[in-house]
Amino acid sequence: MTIATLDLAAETKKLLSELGVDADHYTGGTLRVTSPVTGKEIGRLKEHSVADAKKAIDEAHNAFAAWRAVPAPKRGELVRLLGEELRAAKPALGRLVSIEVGKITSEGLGEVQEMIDICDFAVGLSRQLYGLTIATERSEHRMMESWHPLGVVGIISAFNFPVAVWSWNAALALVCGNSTVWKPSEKTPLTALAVQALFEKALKRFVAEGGQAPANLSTLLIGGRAVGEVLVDHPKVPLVSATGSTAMGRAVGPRLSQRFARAILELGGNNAAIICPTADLDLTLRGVAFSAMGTAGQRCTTLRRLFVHESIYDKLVPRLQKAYGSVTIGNPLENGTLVGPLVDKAAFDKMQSALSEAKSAGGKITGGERVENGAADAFYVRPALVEMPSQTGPVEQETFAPILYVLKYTDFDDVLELHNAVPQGLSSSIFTNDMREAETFVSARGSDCGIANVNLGPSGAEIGGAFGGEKETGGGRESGSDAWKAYMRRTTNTINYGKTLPLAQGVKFDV
Ligand code: UN1
Repeated sequence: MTIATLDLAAETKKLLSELGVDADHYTGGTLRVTSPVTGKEIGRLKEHSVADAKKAIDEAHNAFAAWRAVPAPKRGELVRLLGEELRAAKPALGRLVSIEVGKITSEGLGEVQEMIDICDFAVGLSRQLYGLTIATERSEHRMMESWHPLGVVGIISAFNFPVAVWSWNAALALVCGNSTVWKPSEKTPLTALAVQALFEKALKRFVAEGGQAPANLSTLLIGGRAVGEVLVDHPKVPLVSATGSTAMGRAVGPRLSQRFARAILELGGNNAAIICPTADLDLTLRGVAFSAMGTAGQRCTTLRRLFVHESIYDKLVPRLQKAYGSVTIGNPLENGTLVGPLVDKAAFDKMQSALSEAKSAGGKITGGERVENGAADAFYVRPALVEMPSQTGPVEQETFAPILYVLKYTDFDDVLELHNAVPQGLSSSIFTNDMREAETFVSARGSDCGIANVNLGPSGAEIGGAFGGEKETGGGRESGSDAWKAYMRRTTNTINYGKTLPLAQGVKFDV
């Protein structure tokens, strides 16, 4: 079947019903959703108003007040059940992600696997929300720190990981004793509806098993900027986790700090790889291809800058050009496709304007053209490889499309400097078999990013590590390691179990 004749609206309806979503949620509303695969409409959702959003936050705050009293391992049980629902729903939800975002099948499924993984992680964490016992200078005293639930956690997510980013935040927030209110991207509300339905199913099972859970523990808000702004400005939302562009972060960050709320910002990346003289070129080729062309260049972690040592430049770059020329582009739902569509026309236009800027700056472009397949409103492109004379113009910016800028380098210290000389700081990688180069890259004077990899590309992180980056990437950390601490408040407690009152620092105050 050609892309132009695919009926994804019917399949979407079937998948949503299988996932437990009522048809009236996505018919007859004002928010029109299209599939990037065909460019055609697959749903029309009703939108929440500002008043609805405010009410939802008040209700979520009440839910928090009850949920924080439930012991953390019991809260973990709810997340375990959510993980089970996700396991059972993986084929349907993965397929829906592919339809709504245009991801290839294995990446749609991979996104759901990432949700399952973070649920598993959070379940374990629910018994490990450890504080410290701290040595005190006063006799018959004990000092400790405890971690307490924080409140309503606002989640603003982007189209490219429409459901995994919610789960990174929600799974941790829930075991930490918080309630959540989620505003997904306007481009991907259908997968959000499906996830909300799965959450509600898990909650029902939790309650049937005798678990105590309040209503409105996890709320979904469908709407645009105005609804997002309510989350950002509402005094009952002590933490907002926002994923999106640096421009969005610049708007959100100051408003949160104005009211002393916490922010987890996960903004733009301009991720690079340095290919050193000793690199294994077969492995490099595969690592670069996945990181630069995977998800049609629409990951925060997509490889966008490639620094190749002059001694191997003429061996590697022609091989890459060949891979760019032969990669299978087309229907992401078909086996064998590696590159699906861009999300919409605006993404295509931005890609084309970055390429024309690159050309004016002396760039030599392979690929980048639209791949026509009869679907007028779907935007398929051949990924672009652009040999650049220097790191200027569009190379310094994140364009959310498959463009890889290639630069030749001579000296390792110079390339490190160049690597770090962009405003963003999300992910990075080096391909080398030289231990000194590898260790330098991950050392304090190496990559300045939140993620620094050796002999693999910058994209496709596991959930066990903290995810996020520095500089204009926003500084937030989500997912694994101790990212959970951002979702709780820390208290330091000193307890006097003696009969005297020694004061710290030897202060005397005898009344
Ligand atoms: C994103 O693009 O917003 O590391 C997240 C990765 C994925 C997550 C990307 N695990 O590429």
